[in-house]
Amino acid sequence: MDKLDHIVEEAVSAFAAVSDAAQLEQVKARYLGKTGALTERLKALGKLPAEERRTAGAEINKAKTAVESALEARREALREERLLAQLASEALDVTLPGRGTGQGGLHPITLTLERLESLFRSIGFVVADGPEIETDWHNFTSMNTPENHPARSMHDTFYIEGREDVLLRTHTSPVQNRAMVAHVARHAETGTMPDLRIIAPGRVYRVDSDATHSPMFHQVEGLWVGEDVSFADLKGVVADFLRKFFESDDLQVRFRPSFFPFTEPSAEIDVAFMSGALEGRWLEIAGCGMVHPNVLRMGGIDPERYTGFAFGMGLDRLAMLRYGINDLRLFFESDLRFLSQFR
Ligand code: 2U9
Repeated sequence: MDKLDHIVEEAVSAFAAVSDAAQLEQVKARYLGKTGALTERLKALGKLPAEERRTAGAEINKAKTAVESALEARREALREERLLAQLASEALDVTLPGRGTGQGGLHPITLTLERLESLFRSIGFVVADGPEIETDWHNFTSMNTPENHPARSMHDTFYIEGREDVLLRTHTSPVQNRAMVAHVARHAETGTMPDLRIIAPGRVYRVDSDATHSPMFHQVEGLWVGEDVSFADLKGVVADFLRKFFESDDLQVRFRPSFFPFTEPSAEIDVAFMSGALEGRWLEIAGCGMVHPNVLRMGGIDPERYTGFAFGMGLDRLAMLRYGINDLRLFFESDLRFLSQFR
């Protein structure tokens, strides 16, 4: 029965040579399948003389059992290999350092706004806001802007399509009108009105786009209305704010006569730094004035009893001066090389 031993040996090494379960089942057929070597032997038993049949049958079955257990052992080994390979391929190296979440930061205009809000809050101002899509009444009429004023034209102002009375606000003044009306209503019963002190920061829109103008920019307006509010108060509040904002006690501030429909008298505000790259140069930074009597009236306030001052400035310009930025467009390009400098 050397031949049977040989078949077993051959089967064992054939099983060892396969590398996956499907191949193994194919190789198995060569020995144990319908026409496999051992199956053929069992079938041939009938042709043997009766006296040889018993021993030959036992030998073949022994060989068959040996092949079957070799097969099962190889099946188990392949399952194990497969599992190990899968574990290896899905392995997580828990000791690897994390990717990190990358720390974000605030935009320089936001930082500038927060600084400005905190300075004005410290002297009793309240931050007010309102819609960016406005009626032309709130944006222009309530601000004493004549019907034929060039700012009202489509060349300067974005109108909502198909509407001539709805627009993107060109300044935050409409917030001021809404705040006056609300303030008056809040104190209507008392017969007297406490001072109204607000700043109105936010996005504003104008048809304008180049290196120093963006169709959307940021503005802050301030308003103080009360019984004895004077131009002297305006000068004090604005000059103090600018010196605090730029952290410069020797900052020069000057008021130059000007004109706006919503203030009378009106002035432009210039500053000059006493050190640094811009030393000694006058820079226009804001506009201001005493609130026009018509504007107070349209806010429901009696101009015979109350006066007020107002000012307006570009937040983007304040941020550029504070941080030494020379191109307005950098604020709106989302370039992380620029933005990450303000973290
Ligand atoms: C009320 C009454 C008056 C706000 C004012 C200016 C002058 C001004 C510009 C500065 C640079 C706009 O961003 S900018 O282009 N603003 O010059 N703004 S007085 O006057 C008001 C506001 C509200 C009730």
